[in-house]
Amino acid sequence: MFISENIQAHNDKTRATHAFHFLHIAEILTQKGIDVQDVIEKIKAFQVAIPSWALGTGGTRFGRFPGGGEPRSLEEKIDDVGLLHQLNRSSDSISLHIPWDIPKDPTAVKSRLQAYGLTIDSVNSNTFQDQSDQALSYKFGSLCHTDAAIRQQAIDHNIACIEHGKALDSKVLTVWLADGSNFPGQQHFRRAWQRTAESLADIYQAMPADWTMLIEYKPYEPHFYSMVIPDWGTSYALCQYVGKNAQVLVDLGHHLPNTNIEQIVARLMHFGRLGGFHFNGSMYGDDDLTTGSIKPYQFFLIFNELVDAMEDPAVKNPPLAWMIDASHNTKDPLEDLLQSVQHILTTYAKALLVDRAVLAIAQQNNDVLAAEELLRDVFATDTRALVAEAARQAGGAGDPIGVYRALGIRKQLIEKRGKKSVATGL
Ligand SMILES: [Mn+2]
Repeated sequence: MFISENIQAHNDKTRATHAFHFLHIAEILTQKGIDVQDVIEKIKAFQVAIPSWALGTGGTRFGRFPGGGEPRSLEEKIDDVGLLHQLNRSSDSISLHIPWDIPKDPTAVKSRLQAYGLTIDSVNSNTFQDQSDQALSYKFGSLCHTDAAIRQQAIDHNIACIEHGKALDSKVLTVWLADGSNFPGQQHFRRAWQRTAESLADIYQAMPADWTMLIEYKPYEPHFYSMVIPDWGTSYALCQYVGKNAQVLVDLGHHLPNTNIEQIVARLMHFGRLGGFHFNGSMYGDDDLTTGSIKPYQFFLIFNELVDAMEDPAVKNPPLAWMIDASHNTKDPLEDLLQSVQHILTTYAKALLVDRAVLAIAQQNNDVLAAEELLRDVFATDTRALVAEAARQAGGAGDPIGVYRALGIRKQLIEKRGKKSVATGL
């Protein structure tokens, strides 16, 4: 679906209101000595990958309530991300899940991506469930398993993911392991770590030199006594074990309540080991809620640390792979993705407004109140018009969800794909 004419028509209709809001914030920032167009260029350049599994309605172990019109194939998933990118100009890549998204005809997939100006972000392996054609079971683990044959099967699957990724010009393999234990005594912690490290090293050896391996951590679920990779320290140790192209992946939802995530990202960037970031929101755990919906101030503080490190030439951290990783039950998935990207961009924009020289002086002088108030003042700044201006300048919609609704896109998708279509993999 190509909708750029409709987007321009909608932008024209709302031009005066947008100009009023934008000129207001631009004037305030200019008075503070901020180069507004420079901020807008940075917002335009910020791109967040869309995972293929967020395009359908997520479920819980109790049920799933799809709204219809879900993408039935990899091709239709690309169509959906193409639609999002036309609307916000900030979703220029798609993250694949193997085996849910195995490309049958890579050449055709690549030309479809090209038509929308999209690329493939990362390929994500899946050893957290058994596939119907699989010889051995992952019930008691994959890369950490006590049985060498099962570890080898999981290693081979990850290498197959790399091959699928190569065919589509991806350069990132993301590994999230569901391995762990449910009861004390079930698993030998040190041996399980060592087997995992050796399995990851085998996969790393099969990876091209210009690829990155992202190692994600999670404190609990699906296992509830121990996870083999529960925290950033374990991920970091595994990265050091396998090689320099292995990086830690931080997923916002993969922390216990009240964890200081902003300090974790600062630490990892200081070590040059933060490779990727997954956006979502949570109240209790890995709730898969919309980014920024529950703790917007913490989200800003995290972005503040990310931007601080990205703008510091002394920090030798590679560019980050940004991705939304959320899939829930109650919203139209495409509307939720548009909303997530808007939250991400408005918060990123706030972090760009922090006067780091003034903050550094307050920190140096131990002026606690001045440092805190500087951050609170920026957090209270309404950056929505900056993000709308960036999208408009890039050819997208100033109000992506408004356009999506005005065009009745979900209704069109239901008419085309049916009320009961289910996204592959869900
Ligand atoms: Mn994740």
